[in-house]
Amino acid sequence: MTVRIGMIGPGGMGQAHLDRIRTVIAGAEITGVSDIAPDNVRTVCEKYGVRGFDSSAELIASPDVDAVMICSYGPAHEADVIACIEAGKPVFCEKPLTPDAAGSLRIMEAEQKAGRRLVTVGFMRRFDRSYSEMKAILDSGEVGETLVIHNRHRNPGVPERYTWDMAINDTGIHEIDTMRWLTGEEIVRVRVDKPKKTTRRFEHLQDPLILIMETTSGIWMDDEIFVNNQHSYDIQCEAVAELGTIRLSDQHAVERTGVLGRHNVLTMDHNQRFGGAFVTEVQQWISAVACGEHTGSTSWDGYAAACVCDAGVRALESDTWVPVEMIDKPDFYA
Ligand code: ISE
Repeated sequence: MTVRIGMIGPGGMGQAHLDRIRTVIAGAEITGVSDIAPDNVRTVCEKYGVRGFDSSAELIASPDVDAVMICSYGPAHEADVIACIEAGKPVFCEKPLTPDAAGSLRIMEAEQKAGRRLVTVGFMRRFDRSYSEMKAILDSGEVGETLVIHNRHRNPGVPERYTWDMAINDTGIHEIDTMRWLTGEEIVRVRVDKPKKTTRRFEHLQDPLILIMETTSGIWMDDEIFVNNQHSYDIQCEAVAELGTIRLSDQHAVERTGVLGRHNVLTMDHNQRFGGAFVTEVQQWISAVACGEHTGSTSWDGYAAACVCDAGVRALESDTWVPVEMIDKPDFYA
């Protein structure tokens, strides 16, 4: 079966997925796209030779669309995800599921009412080979209990429209999800430490910042989030366990040696660094949709990450620990 995909919000991330679906993903084709910006719909339709829908509602309702990918702006996700659920169509929604926990809660309610898991949230790091190997070692128990995890999330730069809270709910959300997945535990409280700010970017940001998180069993995790480092997309993670330390290796494929010394090519964005993870993630989703199954992160994962983000944004405004408030996990997501 070829899964016919409708895409809502084909911006930079969406077009990267369209390129993957066209070139490397098996078992899917793009039926059409919709966007709040009509100019973008025209451009994408010309580029990919697909149909343009006048609205996301029309796209979701189309008999030519089996499943939907949502790559629009976070605040627009909730209404479209719920419309997909009500239409009984599987939906892959890029992170964040919703900008705050209340929206994700409404999505979970709609999904439970529909009686089957239809929502997959695009947390791609779970599909990265290095992170997966790290998780396999930690899960095997051979290094004992995990005690502390150090993370670094650095971007070369962000645009001026990037608001102060996005350091947590657009950037740090990746570590928030990855830490829940790596440890298999929920995050119970967070704090934000605010070091000296870079002068090389916008005054409205606290850049860098250190997000500190603690899990149910007391694992302590820090995340240096620095979104204007001026040089590279640099992701690091090191888990300190009782009997060993596991960390992601450097991600370059080759190292060059010449008159200028030894160097490697740095990645500049998430599509370069996590290109392989995106392919695996989207392929698994398409294959699951074709068999009528669910795969990947659930609405519960989107909700739990949003609860930690809500606490993180409050912590960014204060100087203290902020508890993470969340409902008990419904059996539906067990
Ligand atoms: C962006 O939305 C991403 O998802 C990137 O992975 C992250 O590094 C960046 O900071 C975000 O703005």
